[in-house]
Amino acid sequence: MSILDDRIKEIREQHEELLKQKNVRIEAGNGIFWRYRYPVLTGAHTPLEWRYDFDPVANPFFMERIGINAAFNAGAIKFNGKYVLAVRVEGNDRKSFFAIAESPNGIDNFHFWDYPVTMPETDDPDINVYDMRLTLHEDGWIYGIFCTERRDPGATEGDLSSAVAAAGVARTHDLKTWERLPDIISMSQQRNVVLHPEFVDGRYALYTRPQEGFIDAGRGGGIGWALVDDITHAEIKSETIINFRYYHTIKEMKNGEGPHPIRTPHGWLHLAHGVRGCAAGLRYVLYLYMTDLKQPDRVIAEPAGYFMAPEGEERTGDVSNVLFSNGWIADDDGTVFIYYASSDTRMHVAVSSVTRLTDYCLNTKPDGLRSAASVETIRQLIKKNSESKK
Ligand code: BGC
Ligand code: BMA
Repeated sequence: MSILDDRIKEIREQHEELLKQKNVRIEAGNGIFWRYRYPVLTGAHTPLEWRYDFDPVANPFFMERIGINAAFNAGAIKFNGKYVLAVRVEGNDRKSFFAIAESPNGIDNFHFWDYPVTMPETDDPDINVYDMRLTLHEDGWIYGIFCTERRDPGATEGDLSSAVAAAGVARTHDLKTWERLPDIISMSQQRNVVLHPEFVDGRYALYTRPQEGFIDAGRGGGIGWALVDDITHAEIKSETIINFRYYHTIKEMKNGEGPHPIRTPHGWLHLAHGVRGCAAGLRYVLYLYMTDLKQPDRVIAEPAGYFMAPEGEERTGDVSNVLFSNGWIADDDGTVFIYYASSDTRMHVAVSSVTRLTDYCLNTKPDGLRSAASVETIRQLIKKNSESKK
């Protein structure tokens, strides 16, 4: 065997070992959810055929020809009995694209399909696409709504950062062939747009996130709700904010819907992200809230503070101090697989159940918005515990 063959063999073995690594639940947790020790996907999980040219003449050193920087912010769906993620894969060139990965059990053994998704462009080509939410809608299609970003046409010549974010829409039956529909027309910038799985009054319902600027919510912001008649030419004509931002909370700067909500006997269960600014930059955490079953735009519960925040290695990455989630899967037995990314770098899973998550939402006190109110909540619990000991 040549030195080249040895190198190929070594790299293949390492890759296979990474892909088949068993995941381990971290005990004992907080009883609300369980984290797992290993990320479920990273850039290193992408197939070697995406990165190496295996032709010994063209690539005599068996060097990586295409670098993959990260795998994060995945949409999720149960598909043909498999746990399937539509991953935001980012190359060393900073371009994101989507790629499907599947696992037989939801916690490990994720494998990317052979090719990344070829997402058709519109007449105005996307410069970057990311954060796709998957929704199997009652109309029978699987929709992917994602952020499409383009340079701000109004930016000055020297300004190469200003961008415009809009919601791109595509649909599929097999997650392989995607039909691109027109981007959603909106008065403001939109990221984090999510399609509700059911018709509401016969119309398609969207969770939106109107923003005045690309980064700043301005007077906009909050999670909005909009009904549209035709998803093939979707236009947000009016939107009402259903989940607000508040001063000195985990979401004072921005918030956005995660994946589409899960229907439970007690209401729709929502996963969202909240952002605050600090000296270290933006801090992204995850929170839960619930809305009424018949009126998905009416909030009925929202526990104080965050549900999950970055811990340990999750804290560092390309954009540190970030947890972001746009995918979860609720199994028929009530198990919930929460797919979350840390620091724009890697994907993880946390596992809970519909009953635990609704218990958490319905029995955790809302944010009192003042230190004194938080102390009062703690005092009440101590008092209750001391009385029950008597
Ligand atoms: C990045 C996103 C980020 C957004 C706002 C985009 O250019 O690709 O990851 O959320 O900027 O900071
Ligand atoms: C955003 C999101 C994510 C990202 C986060 C942190 O606004 O849309 O793509 O994870 O910023 O960079």
